[in-house]
Amino acid sequence: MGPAIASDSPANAGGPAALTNVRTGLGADAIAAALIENLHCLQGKLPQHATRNDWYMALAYTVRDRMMERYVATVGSIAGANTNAKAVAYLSAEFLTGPHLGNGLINLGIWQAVEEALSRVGQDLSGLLEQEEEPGLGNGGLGRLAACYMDSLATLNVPAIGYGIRYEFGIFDQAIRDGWQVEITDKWLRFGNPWEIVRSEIAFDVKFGGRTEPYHDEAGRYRVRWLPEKVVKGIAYDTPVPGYRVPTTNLLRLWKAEATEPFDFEAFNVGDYYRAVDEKVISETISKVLYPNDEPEAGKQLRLAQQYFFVSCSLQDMIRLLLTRGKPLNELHLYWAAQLNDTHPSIAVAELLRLLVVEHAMEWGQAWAITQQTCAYTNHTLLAEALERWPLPLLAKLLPRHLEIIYEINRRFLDGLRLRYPNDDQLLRRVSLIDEAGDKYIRMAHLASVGSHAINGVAVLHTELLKRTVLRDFHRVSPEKFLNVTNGVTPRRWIALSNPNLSALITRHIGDRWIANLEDELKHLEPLASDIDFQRDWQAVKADNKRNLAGFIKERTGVIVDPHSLFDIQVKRLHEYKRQHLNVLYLVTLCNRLRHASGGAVTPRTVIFAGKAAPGYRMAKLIIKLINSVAVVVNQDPVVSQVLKVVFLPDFNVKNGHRVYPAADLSEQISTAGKEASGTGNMKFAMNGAITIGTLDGANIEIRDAVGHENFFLFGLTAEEVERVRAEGYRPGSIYQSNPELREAIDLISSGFFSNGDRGLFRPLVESLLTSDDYMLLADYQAYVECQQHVSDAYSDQNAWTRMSILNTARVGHFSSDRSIREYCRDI
Ligand code: NBG
Repeated sequence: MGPAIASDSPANAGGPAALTNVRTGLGADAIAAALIENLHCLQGKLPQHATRNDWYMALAYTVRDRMMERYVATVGSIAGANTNAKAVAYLSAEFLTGPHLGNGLINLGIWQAVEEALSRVGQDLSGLLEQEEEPGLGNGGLGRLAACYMDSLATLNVPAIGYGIRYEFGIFDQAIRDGWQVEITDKWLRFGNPWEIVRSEIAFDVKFGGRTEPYHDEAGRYRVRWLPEKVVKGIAYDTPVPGYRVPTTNLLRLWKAEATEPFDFEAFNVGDYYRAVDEKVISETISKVLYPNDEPEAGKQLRLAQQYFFVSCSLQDMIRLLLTRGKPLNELHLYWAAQLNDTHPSIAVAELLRLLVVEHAMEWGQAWAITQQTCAYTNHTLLAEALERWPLPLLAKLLPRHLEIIYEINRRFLDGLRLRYPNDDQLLRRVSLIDEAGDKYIRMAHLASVGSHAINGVAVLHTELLKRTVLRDFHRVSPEKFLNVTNGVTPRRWIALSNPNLSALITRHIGDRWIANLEDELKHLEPLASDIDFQRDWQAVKADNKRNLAGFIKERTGVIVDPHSLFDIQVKRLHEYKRQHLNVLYLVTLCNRLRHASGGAVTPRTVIFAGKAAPGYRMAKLIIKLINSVAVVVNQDPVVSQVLKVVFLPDFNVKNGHRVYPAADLSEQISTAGKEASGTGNMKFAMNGAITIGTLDGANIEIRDAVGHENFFLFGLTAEEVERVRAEGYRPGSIYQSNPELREAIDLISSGFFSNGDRGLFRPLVESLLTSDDYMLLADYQAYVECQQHVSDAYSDQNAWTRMSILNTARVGHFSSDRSIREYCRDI
């Protein structure tokens, strides 16, 4: 069943002709005719011979056709003369869009018409939605945020292009074998991609390597030319991004790398056919595969090449579009806002300068002012290991001209500071774009900060910590650049599409305006929070979603779980700072209590984990193995499994997220305070009525303030306390010694109880906890266990729990990505 949205009416339905036109008609008749026609003309099939994928393709094209009119109009407003709107270029190495079909139906308002049309041809929508292979062009939060922002930009009628890379292989698919993560290549393009339009004519050359050479131009001016070793071509692939029931349909423009000359004819002529083809293969490698994050940057020349590749194509395209509009180059910043999604696109600062100064002969000072006014930088992490720096020799080899430009930016920047802060060499050394302590590196966050007019963090605490820690000196020298924009997620995908039952219930009571105006509308649910009938309906929706997830869990893992139990869920990338293993320590504790029958009455729980670990992150992979090992023992234990089940759901992605968030009772947001920049899963859970157990970290703090402290389970050290404890000398070993339950849990893991007697398997994990415990699990253990007890107690009063659940949904309208985008547009 589809999202039951009261007025399922298209934004601009057009006249009667438009309703029946096979390409544009929004009624069931036109759509049914289009399906048959597309099946025939595009798939070459008759209905009786069509596979499910044929039907999916026919439907996808049918839906895409219906986006084209608005898409063409929006592109016209970005490229056309006589338009003055400023457009957003969202530069991001990742876009985790999730499947397009369902979202398109919601945003176009044709869900019911499509269901009706499909039933006439004997097909069913849910099967076709299932058929779509999602583009996994992102790792997690950062890439998904980019996709939510694209949805909101379109919905708010802000013309925008999302610029990125069309990776042939996205994030790997995760399988679990014998409890371990196994990575499988993501072949998302194998059955074709009906959503994209290849723009062979929109192609740019991107240079790599070689050397630079000074010369004097005709006017006698000193100049430098770049003699590259190699040139690669970027081809644009466009995917329409329809706003929700509005005239705007933006686009995601992803670049695919190709050889400039498909064959090296010289090599071919001397008979070396294979060498001729080599060139093509090497060029295409650039957009081959998405790098998983959380791995050491070392030696990732290809990653830097990817970043430069997509940034250069995008900036060249922006300049092209500006000139097509008939605007002069010195007005670039009036027509384009380039948002840098983390440091991955930060080479844009040097590249834009190069394009303006070198390719378009603009004077440096003016080019620099335009660059700064065009670019803005969003930081997404404080973790030292995630702050990008490129070895200087690598940059010199791959981008020799950019290195010179970075030197010049740095020289001017430091000269300016020297005047303002004479005798503060330490300051200059700290803010320099070049890290010269030991091996030399280019600090990309510094490049982005210097080259942007705005720098933002993604939650209040994160922005404060940015100002106090990693970008402290930048805040000192340019405080006016800093601001906070707390993340948000799109209610179209994360409520309307993924939780149709809840959507229908909400709409029945407060109308459907919440979908486009979450902040103002959702709060009208508040008065219903204590209404017994409404609570009953709310519980019925949750129960239904839990049954649905239970079925999915059974299908994917074979584990049978009880939908009446408390669904306690932690889904996110596997990382030590996110502390999935703190959750496991609690489970082992619970398990011990049950084995000793010392717990009294217990609330039955199903604890669900999902998330991918970086292929090279050994500790994260060991944590997956631990979760699975504990799951096997718990689920087989005749006593324990009566009240506890543990599940690791493989291959967490957007599609699986659709099933998971709506089914949660409890949302685990338990990172070490100060480590999670924002989190966005926390918002998706709360919107769907899950109650959070969490630390004062990232956006949890703001969520707690919004939903009310009494409707949030808080535990653990604050970011300040974490710092203080560390400074005073943290000794996890003594916590272990002094807490019997904790000791028993850790000892049980060490004893081989969960590993068929193998005492060595989890030793690296246990040792790291007992010796350094960088993420302070042991410091928060007792508080967490006690807090979980409060959760269990609270859950046993279903009416009180339901009230909390309703209030969570009612009060998190602030975390709509529409609100975030409004703030970006207003403040940046
Ligand atoms: C992630 C943070 C999350 C945050 C997302 C989106 C990176 C580098 N950062 O806390 O870890 O929610 O970005 O802002 O992926």
